[in-house]
Amino acid sequence: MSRIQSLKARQVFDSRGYPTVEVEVILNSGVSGRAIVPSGASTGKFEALELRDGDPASFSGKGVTHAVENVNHRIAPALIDFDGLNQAALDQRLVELDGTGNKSSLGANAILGVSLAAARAGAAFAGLPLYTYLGGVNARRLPLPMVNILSGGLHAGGQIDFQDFLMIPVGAQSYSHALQMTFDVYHSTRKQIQEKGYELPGLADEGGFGPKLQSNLEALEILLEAILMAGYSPGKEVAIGLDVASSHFYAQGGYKLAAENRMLDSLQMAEMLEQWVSKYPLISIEDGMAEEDWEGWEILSKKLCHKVQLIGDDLFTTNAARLQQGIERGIANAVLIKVNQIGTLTETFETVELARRHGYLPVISARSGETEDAFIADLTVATGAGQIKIGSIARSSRLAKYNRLLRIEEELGSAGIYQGAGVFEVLKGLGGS
Ligand code: 2PG
Ligand code: MG
Repeated sequence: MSRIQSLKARQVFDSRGYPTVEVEVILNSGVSGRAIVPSGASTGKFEALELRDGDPASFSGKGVTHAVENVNHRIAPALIDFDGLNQAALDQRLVELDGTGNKSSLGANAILGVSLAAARAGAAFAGLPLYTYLGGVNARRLPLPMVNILSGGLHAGGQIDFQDFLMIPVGAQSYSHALQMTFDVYHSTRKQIQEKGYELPGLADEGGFGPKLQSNLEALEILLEAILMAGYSPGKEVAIGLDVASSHFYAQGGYKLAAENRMLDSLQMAEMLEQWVSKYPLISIEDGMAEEDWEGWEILSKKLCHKVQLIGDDLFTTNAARLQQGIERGIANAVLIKVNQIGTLTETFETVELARRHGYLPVISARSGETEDAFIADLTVATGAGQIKIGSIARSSRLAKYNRLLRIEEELGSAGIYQGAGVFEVLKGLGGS
């Protein structure tokens, strides 16, 4: 009854207006599950391959009809009659069917769509909420959100180099309280920007503000002022996080800050971030160094690992083998988890597990190209990751996840656990410790 009866993919659209893959899995019992695959802009070099048609005459090459066909004609025949509840075996079958190291034969977008849709069908078959189906009866931890407020880099037309200036509502008493604090800071940031006389272009890819500022530091200062203006104590109630996304302005061994017209080497970059940490309530830095600058990562980690959360995104690409290398070299202390970087749900769980075993914090993350699919909200509760990064509190593709978590919070009621900034306790010297 839980065997796969049919499997179908179609091309739909994401929040940037680009095509993406949707998959529907129907089990013999008649229950079904559906999932839509997200897509990044500041993608890491070592991510699993997102298969695009590449035909300039159609969707500017961004079509995904080949990935859709791969689901319908190559994956479906191999999975009909497969037990939809056996997620690990199903994912393994997908990996074998693809047969490449980076899922370039079928496309990670084809594979992931099937993997996630099968999980949803399994949850429907079991009659359980997705987070319980995936995480078991003890999956009841709600995350501390880190919320994009100001955007730059590839998500906001390159106005400034750094990609995300995020608020972390460390003083929140609950997940819904964290969102209320977010509301206050988000709207006071808008006021700050306008008061300074900057024009507000449309929202950036993740719903944050992307004005053309003089420097990266100015974005940090505006966020700090917005926190104060909203009536919060910086650091105590609302802290700051950065996603530098530095791989995208790293070239010839240096970091090119175009907005400021200067070039930094790895040591200078690390020193600048160290100085910011000492001056600002900055408690989390993602991709402070580029994906291939492992020496730079070592310098940064030595300086800041005991002080702040250092997240590897492009660096690890949710890939257990890359994370293992990082662990061995003592690099970073947290890992960004994006399902489409690796391509199956089971491999995603493996990376989260590996992180846990070595005291690295997992942070579940959306992509800059998203949809109404809220899978990662359930995944966050299922893994008990304790942190989520979805983007800002604007745009329905973001809110699908924030609002799903509000519903989960309500559903769990007093059984829900909100650790908030307590999640940082394992990183000695930070947050609640
Ligand atoms: C990131 C993500 C999400 P993208 O860099 O962390 O913010 O961006 O999906 O473009 O890689
Ligand atoms: Mg990132």
